[in-house]
Amino acid sequence: NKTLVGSTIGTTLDRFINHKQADFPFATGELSQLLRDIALAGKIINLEINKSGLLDIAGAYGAVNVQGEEQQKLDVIANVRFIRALRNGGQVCAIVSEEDDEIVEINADSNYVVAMDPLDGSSNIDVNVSIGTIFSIYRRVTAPGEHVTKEDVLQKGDKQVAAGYILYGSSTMMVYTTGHGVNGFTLEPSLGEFVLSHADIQSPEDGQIYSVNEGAYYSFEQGVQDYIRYCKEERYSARYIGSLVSDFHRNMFKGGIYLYPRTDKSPNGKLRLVYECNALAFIAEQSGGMATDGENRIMSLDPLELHQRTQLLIGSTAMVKKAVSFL
Ligand code: AHM
Ligand code: MG
Repeated sequence: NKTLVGSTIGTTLDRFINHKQADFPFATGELSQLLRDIALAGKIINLEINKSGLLDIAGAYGAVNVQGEEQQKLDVIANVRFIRALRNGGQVCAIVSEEDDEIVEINADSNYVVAMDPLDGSSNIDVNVSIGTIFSIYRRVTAPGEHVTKEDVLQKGDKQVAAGYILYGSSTMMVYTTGHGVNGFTLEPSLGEFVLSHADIQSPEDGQIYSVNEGAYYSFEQGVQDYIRYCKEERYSARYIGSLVSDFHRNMFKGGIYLYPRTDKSPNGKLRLVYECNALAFIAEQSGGMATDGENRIMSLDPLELHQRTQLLIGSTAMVKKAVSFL
């Protein structure tokens, strides 16, 4: 049985993608190739992260990297590596990145747009705490060869053809969806291969974990404060790493809610719709959870700007609904 062969635990990501591709005999294979390119970029970034604790030591010896440049910060390195991998891979016409103010145009003739946060969780990067890469893939609206426009990159989350994240944690994982469920792959470090470790991920309908930066409690609106008090009354567990990918990933498996509400400092919320929230919203919905800005589904929002911010409430459906009822 073909389905079983390609989707068995332990199957490599490449084989899994090839197998899925076989379900679409008329597809060109470009999206499959793009997913492989993203996985490759993830492996390269994983290497950089693994040696990051040594950077200062290398610096103490006056070491510079192979290009002869001074060592740069990891999020900048990740951005450069990602753009390079997607340029060489050839499937992407434009990239929207947290690290670049403007659209980065790469292969004019290609059909896909990628929105990404190459390394999210910046406050955790230098202190050996889990961080993540987030990506969304869209089909371009303009014809290949034309200039990429805002119309190509400012599409609703509902238009994503695939999305996912790479989590650099106690092990490194790639989790993605193409709209047919969610699958998780763990990097086998000695082989350098992602292998299927979490097939068809289903998130619990309800949970008992809430994840929010409670230090900002007094700048949350009343409804949010009331919901947080409710979580305490219910004796829920508070868990907050401060890395969106890690907090989301834990809650998806254990059942929980992640909130980043509006604050005095961030009146529209902190997180970015185009390259942080939409991808995780797609994963959440595909695994049985939900994601909202408090009023509307995240994926139904019309982005107006590349770096637009939004409130985010995401996770187990019953918990998100409960939170919204307090707003
Ligand atoms: P970043 O893109 O600058 O890394 O910010 C995003 C991060 C999320 O990963 C995390 O959930 C959140 O910011 C934490 O923010 P705060 O420190 O305000 O709680
Ligand atoms: Mg970020």
